[in-house]
Amino acid sequence: MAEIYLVTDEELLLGKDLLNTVEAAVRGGVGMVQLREKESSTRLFVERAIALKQCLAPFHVPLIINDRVDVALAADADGVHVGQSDMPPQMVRKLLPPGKIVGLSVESPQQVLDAERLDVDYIAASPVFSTPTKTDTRIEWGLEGLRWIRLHSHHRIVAIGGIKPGNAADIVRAGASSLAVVSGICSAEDPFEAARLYKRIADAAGQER
Ligand code: TZP
Ligand code: MG
Repeated sequence: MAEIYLVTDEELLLGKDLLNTVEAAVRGGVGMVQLREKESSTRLFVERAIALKQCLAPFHVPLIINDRVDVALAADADGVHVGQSDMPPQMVRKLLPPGKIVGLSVESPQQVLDAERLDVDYIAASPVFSTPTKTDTRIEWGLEGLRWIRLHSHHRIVAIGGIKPGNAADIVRAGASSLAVVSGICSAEDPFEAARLYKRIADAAGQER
């Protein structure tokens, strides 16, 4: 079963409330949430993380914190996602209590191969398609790239970047276990319906595999 992984972006909420949006998306079928704060103060980041953790607990949906181990520890979040220029994932693993989730972005074939010896719970193919949501990216994996990762990595693959209902099925068929979506859900008028649509498409494509 392919999973929908919501990554938050305060600006892309277009004025909607963060907690309401996340809760609607979870009710629609989102199975994992990452709190990604690029602008906010540490104080606000921690407050949001704690509030989100409370919001997600009844649904048993894990909360991942982007970049910040300290914020994850403070909020007793379920894991941390790091990129290639953040704290190395093996250090994140050491600092977090046992059983927490560690995710790592991969932006080149060499990084995929290097990740083979790392104790991470997933690698994120970043970006699968280029996207205005994040422009400081190195490559575009595309479906060919995803298939290459599937062949060369034993890790779960999260695909992120430019994922829309129209390409979601192909991304699952190419080997993604999880579809990470920012604007497609955060900016949707109805995040519940948007999440439901992604989930339905991902599940149907996952069953074909
Ligand atoms: N990392 C790689 S692409 C991306 C991140 C955080 C943004 C994806 O956003 P969208 O709106 O789903 O294309
Ligand atoms: Mg980062």
